[in-house]
Amino acid sequence: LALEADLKQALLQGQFDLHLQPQIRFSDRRLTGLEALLRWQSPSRGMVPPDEFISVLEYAQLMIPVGYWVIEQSCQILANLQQQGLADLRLAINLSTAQLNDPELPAFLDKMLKLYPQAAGSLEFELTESLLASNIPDTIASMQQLKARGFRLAIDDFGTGYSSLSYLRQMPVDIIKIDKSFVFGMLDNQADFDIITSTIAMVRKLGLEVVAEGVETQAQAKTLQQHACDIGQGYLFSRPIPSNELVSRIQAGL
Ligand code: G
Ligand code: G
Ligand code: MN
Ligand code: NA
Repeated sequence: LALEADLKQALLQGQFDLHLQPQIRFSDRRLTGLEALLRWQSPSRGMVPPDEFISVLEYAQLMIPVGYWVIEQSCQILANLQQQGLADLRLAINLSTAQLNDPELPAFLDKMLKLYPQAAGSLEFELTESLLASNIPDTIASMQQLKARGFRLAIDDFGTGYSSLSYLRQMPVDIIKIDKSFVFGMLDNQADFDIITSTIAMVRKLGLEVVAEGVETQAQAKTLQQHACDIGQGYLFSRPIPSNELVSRIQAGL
C-alpha cells in the first residue's frame, strides 16, 4: 500500500525515466533499434527495478497512465534522435494486458502521431505471450488497431508462455523476441541450442524478424549470427542507457 501511494506520486513528480537498450543487427553489427525500459528513481527507495513495481502499477490501475507517459517520452526520444541525424532507429515499447485492452489507446496514439508524425514508422510494441493467452479475437482486434497505424508488433519472451505456435499463425506480428533464458544456456545445453536454432529457422521461414535477448558473450553472438538470427540485444552490446546519455553514447559508438 505504501508502495502504491509512492507510485502515484512518482508519476506526478517526474520520478520515472526510460532507459534504452540497444538492438544490434548481426549482418552489419550496427545499431538498428532500442527497447524502452521503465525505471523508477524513488527518493526514499532508490532505483526500483520494474519487476518490483509493474505488477503494482497494474493492480493500482496506474499502468495505463504511466504507459501513456512511456509512449509520449518514447516519441520525444525519437524526435530528439531525428534532430541529431539518427532518423532510422526503431524504438520498442512494452505493452501490458491492460494497456493493449485500453479502449482509449488508439485515440491516444492518434494524438501522439499528430504531435510526433515521424514516430509512425519507428515505433514497435512488445506483447508477452501471457497477454495473448486470453480472448484471442479481442486481442487480434486490438493488435490490428496498432498495425493500422503503422506500428510493428513483437512477441516478447517467446518460448516461455503457452501455445506460442498458434500466435504465429493467427496474429499480425512482425517480430519474435526469443527469451533470454534460452540464450543463456545455448552453448552449454543441447536442448537450448536446438530450441534456439530451430526457432530462428521457423520464424524466418514465416517471414518474420527474429531477435535474441540476453546476448552476453561473443560466442553466443557468433553462433546466433551463424544461424541467421536477425538482431541481438544484451549486455554484450550494451546495458540499458539512461535517456539523457543516449545521444552521446550512440555518437561514441556505444
Ligand atoms: O528492465 P528489465 O530490466 O528489468 O525489465 C523487466 C520487465 O519489465 C521487462 O521485461 C518488461 O516486460 C517490463 N517493463 C519494462 N518497462 C516497461 C514499460 O514501460 N511498460 C510495461 N508494461 N512493462 C515494462
Ligand atoms: O521486456 P523484457 O522482459 O524482455 O525486458 C528485458 C529484460 O532483460 C530487462 O530487464 C533487461 O534489463 C534485461 N536484460 C537485457 N539484456 C540482458 C542481458 O544480456 N543479460 C541479462 N541477465 N538481462 C538482460
Ligand atoms: Mn521487452
Ligand atoms: Na523479454
